[in-house]
Amino acid sequence: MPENTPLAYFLHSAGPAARPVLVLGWSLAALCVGVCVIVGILLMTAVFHRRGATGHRMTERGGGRAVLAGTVISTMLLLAALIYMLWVLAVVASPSREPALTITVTAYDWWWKADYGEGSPQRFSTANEIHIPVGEPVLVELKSADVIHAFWVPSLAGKTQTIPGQVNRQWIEADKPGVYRGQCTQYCGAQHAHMAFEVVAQNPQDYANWYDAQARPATLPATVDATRGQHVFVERCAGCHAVRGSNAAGVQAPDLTHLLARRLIAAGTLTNTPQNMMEWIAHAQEIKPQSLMPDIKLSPNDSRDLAAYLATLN
Ligand code: HEC
Ligand SMILES: [Cu+2]
Repeated sequence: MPENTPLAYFLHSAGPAARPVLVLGWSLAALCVGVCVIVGILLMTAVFHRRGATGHRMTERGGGRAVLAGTVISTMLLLAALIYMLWVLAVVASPSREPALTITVTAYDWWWKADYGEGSPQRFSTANEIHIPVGEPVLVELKSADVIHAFWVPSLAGKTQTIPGQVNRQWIEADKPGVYRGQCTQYCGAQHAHMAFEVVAQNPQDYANWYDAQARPATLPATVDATRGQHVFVERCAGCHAVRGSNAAGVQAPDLTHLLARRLIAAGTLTNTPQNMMEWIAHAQEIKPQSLMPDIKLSPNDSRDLAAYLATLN
């Protein structure tokens, strides 16, 4: 099964922070199934044994011994499971070496902002698509802009809540290049289910190229349509959205500087095609009801110009 299908993505582990948790999960499932089967067999034995017997009751002593054996075995199994769980918690608590890279991820109703290079001139912000280099532990600092959300990339690590006013930390590491789906796992309102993201693990060179491209400001619009579209954008969109290198500097919505570089838009809701983009702008409230982006009515001309401008945000 391909790793990225919805059915498979939580059944695979792709990094050292996730693997011990996956093995733990399967082990506990196997233990529970085993206990159920054994109890079932004992129960059946008891039921049929009674039927065959001619009115004898189990002796007091035999009953006591069975209770004792059951108690001792259950206690030992539960204790072993507890020790194993605590051991796994300790193993995944911190990476084998200090993470060289820190990404700040802020959860919003209902999307994710990822900030890179904080405190450096190379800093930039992107949304719903988090790139990391393979084979490197990456520290993720988790914040929330509004309510409690939870950051979860099942193939890479366990879940961690994002709590307003607090910074939570989590580390992720991918063994090989790939796209690993993530999802908010703390109910946070109407569009909680449409609050997905992707972690894209790349070879160090590809990652460096991506980083350099993201750190650049947007290219200036070169055609008449695109230039007019930029005016439309500044007037209608810049209150919420930013495009670095332009006058648009809104902070409460995804940074759109390199919008075209993303595979999906609206937190995993739509694939990023020019058609879906215009559909989203006109009907955000139909596609993602109650999302914090309103439906935006544009004249056909403005719409065409805006599309030409958005097509330059590569
Ligand atoms: C009132 C604030 C607001 C205005 C005005 C606004 N947006 Fe948005 N926009 C948002 C929010 C919030 C989101 C994130 C929605 C979500 O995914 O839940 C968003 C998402 C988007 C996305 C998807 C980005 C991504 O990477 O997922 C695009 C594209 C977009 N807006 C384009 C526009 C354009 C173009 C305009 C102007 C015509 C505009 N928006 C006006 C708030 C706004
Ligand atoms: Cu959420």
